[in-house]
Amino acid sequence: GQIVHLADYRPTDFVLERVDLTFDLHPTETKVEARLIFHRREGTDPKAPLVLDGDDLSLSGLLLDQVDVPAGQFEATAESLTVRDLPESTPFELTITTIINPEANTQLMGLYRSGGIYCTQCEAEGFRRITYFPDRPDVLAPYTVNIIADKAANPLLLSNGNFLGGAGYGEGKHFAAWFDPHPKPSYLFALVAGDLGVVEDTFVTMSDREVALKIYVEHGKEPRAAYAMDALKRSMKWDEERFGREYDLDIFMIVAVSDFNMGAMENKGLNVFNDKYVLADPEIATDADYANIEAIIAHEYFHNWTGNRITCRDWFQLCLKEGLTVYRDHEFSADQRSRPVKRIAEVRHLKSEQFPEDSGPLAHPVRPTKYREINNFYTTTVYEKGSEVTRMIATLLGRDLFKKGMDLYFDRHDGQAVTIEDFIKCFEDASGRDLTQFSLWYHQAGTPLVTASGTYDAAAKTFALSLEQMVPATPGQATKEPMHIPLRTALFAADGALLTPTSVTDAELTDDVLHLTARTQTAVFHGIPSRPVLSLNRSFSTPINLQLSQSAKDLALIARYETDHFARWQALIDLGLPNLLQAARDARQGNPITCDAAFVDALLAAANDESLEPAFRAQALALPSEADIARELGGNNDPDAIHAGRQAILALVAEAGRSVFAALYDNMQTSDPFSPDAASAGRRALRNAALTYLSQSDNAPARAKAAFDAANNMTDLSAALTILAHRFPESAEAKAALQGFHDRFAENALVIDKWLAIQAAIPGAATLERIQGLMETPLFKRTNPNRMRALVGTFAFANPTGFGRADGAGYRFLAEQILDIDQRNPQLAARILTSMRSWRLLELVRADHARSALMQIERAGSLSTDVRDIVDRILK
Ligand code: BAL
Ligand code: ZN
Repeated sequence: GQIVHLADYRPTDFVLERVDLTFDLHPTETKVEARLIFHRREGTDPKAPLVLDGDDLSLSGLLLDQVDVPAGQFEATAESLTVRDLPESTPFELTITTIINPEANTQLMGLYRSGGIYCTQCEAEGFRRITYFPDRPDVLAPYTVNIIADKAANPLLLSNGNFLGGAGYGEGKHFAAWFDPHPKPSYLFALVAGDLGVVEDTFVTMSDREVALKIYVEHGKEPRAAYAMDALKRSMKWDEERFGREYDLDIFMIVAVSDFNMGAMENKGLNVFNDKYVLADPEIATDADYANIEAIIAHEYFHNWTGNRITCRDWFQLCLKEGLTVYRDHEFSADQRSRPVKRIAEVRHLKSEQFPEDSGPLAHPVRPTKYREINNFYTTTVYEKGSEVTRMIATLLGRDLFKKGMDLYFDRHDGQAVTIEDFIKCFEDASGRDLTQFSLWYHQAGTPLVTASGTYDAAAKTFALSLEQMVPATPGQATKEPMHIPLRTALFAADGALLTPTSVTDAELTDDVLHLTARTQTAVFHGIPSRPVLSLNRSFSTPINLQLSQSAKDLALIARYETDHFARWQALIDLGLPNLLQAARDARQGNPITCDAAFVDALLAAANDESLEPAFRAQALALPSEADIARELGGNNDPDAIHAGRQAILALVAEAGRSVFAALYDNMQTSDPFSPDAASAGRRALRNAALTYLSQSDNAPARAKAAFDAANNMTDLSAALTILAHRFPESAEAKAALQGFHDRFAENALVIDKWLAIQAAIPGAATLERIQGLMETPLFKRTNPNRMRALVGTFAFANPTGFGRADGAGYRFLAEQILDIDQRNPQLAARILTSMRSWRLLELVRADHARSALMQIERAGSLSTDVRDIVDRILK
């Protein structure tokens, strides 16, 4: 693995005009013939050879304009094909033949088999495992694809674009031809062949074109694709209404497969999905699954414009398509569901996944400048922080100018492969605003820390807000420039009324957006009649850590009166967090654990407030996670003490709120039949939050068992099972429930993943042995990424006391697993290994165990570039 630098970017010497691929499919010997028409780019060296990328390939034929290329004119290795003495000015056709083995492809990159289905994954660099090719995103061409396969085993032959035709091919074979007129990079190529069931529908676009919609799933599972189809149609409609984007082919297809490294993939006209994000019905899917399906269906569909029509010039620009498309799917879900509840969920996710990345050894800018393995840059920083940066552009410009900038982007760059600079320029041109300083969000890694304090001057009726920003050092970036930080801000009177200043000096304020641009800055709000209560960073308008000391009374006022419901939730968290931090310290010291009444009162008031949506109230009741507490503690962390402290706070809240929770549990029933809509999901979330608290004060599992027995949907069933397994793991009731769940769903791998994940997250040192046992069950398949993530991934990412047990056995177990997975699927191994990114925050004994485990990986003989890259950076 060489390090690739953004600064070394240059265009190719040859322009690819068109691509014509023929696949003769065979499980172990698939013949791929690629006919590529090139011409030399004007102004480049007329003698330069053509160098194509390969990965694990061997060449079995090479023609230039239909004539064999003599041995001296080319050189082929597994990693590249070089052809010399090519025409100086006329186009030429190269015909490349390779034989590949889909069955042996365990990396799940390129062409592989999943459950008897041929499928492909080409992003980022999988196409070069199919044929030699200029496998980079700035090489765009129209593709024709011919697929030949055994007809009985593969009645279905799919590729990108529109269907041209098909026919028999003799010897039990048949063929199909597809043409995609939209020039695309190779990473968006897809092929699927096999025998699948289909759900069909149509969508009429805004200019009255009818598009055929098809979702392909395993035979018999068609009814479970209905929700995905509904989400697809809503996505298509929304993109027309909100962004003016219309679909551009006659057909849009989604295929669900069981073995997939990512969530899904936006191949032009032929999305391939991890079946986890397609299949749903009330019996097998939780409300969270429904929400994820809706979001991911939308995300991949939205890529058709942000990613496919306009793509990335190089992989450093990955956030150009990912950050923007995540922003688009967030907005879609906010419009389909509850905007504040969606925002709370996004911020929880950002803080629990991206903040640790940004403050640890894997920190990198949203637009990085170098990489060793591009697969390791599909990160929460590129995706989620990239989305936050896009959101900030919308906040800075306002809705209309943001729309104008997006329209300009679509107009100006349709059909191109572009950069972040091109993207930003559109918003500068549309608004007249200089975004130079703002662009630092793309270039400087690290979560900015903003320290704020306010002073009220009663005589002058002014409120002075002093702000200071500091961007921490990150790998390769020791010093940082001050950033442009848009802080949505409001002031409230003691009775909860909004206070509107007559003017603001020493800082720009547009609507409620206060612009912090200097390292230190004091904004003065004039015409403030009484001491105000400050609400800062409303809606989480900027992804920062905020240090602002506020009294419990002020926070309680925000929790009660803020019109921005995100800010209400944040105030409740800010009230609760100091209690959780102190509880962790007290648990470590063996001191008694207490909890402020102001916090408990505010929490129960929110839980009980019928003017608030149930989904919001459920979010309020979900205390910060153990990982959140560890991050806030900041170092020398003992996971057992954090767990014990948090449990004690939960018990205190449960005790104080017993009657509130009992009433909620009775009142938040949902009606039959089951509906996955956001309002019903919110009621279930609140009811299950109440059940969780009630079970804290229960000293026997009877209530959770009754809930398990009564559940008529997967949300309630898995919530009850989680309580039984986590709170009463040794009880006969928990054992029976786990066994019953297993027996009932043994045929359904996606539900078995839930069963595995619930057990992997059982707190405490004993869980490691349980996991080792589960790995031996026939339902666990080491080769399947979903199974591996459910069991090993959940353990490492979401079980601080089990994974982080004091003797280090959890870390050693992970090291063994990583080395084993790496032999088959480097991408998956590297991803799971990132669970170690915060090891330096552990107390010394555990940190030492973690380091040894990492060194065990580092010393291994044959690591993939993927794992090598992560382990080196984590240890540095
Ligand atoms: N492009 C990889 C999958 C996704 O982000 O949609
Ligand atoms: Zn994406």
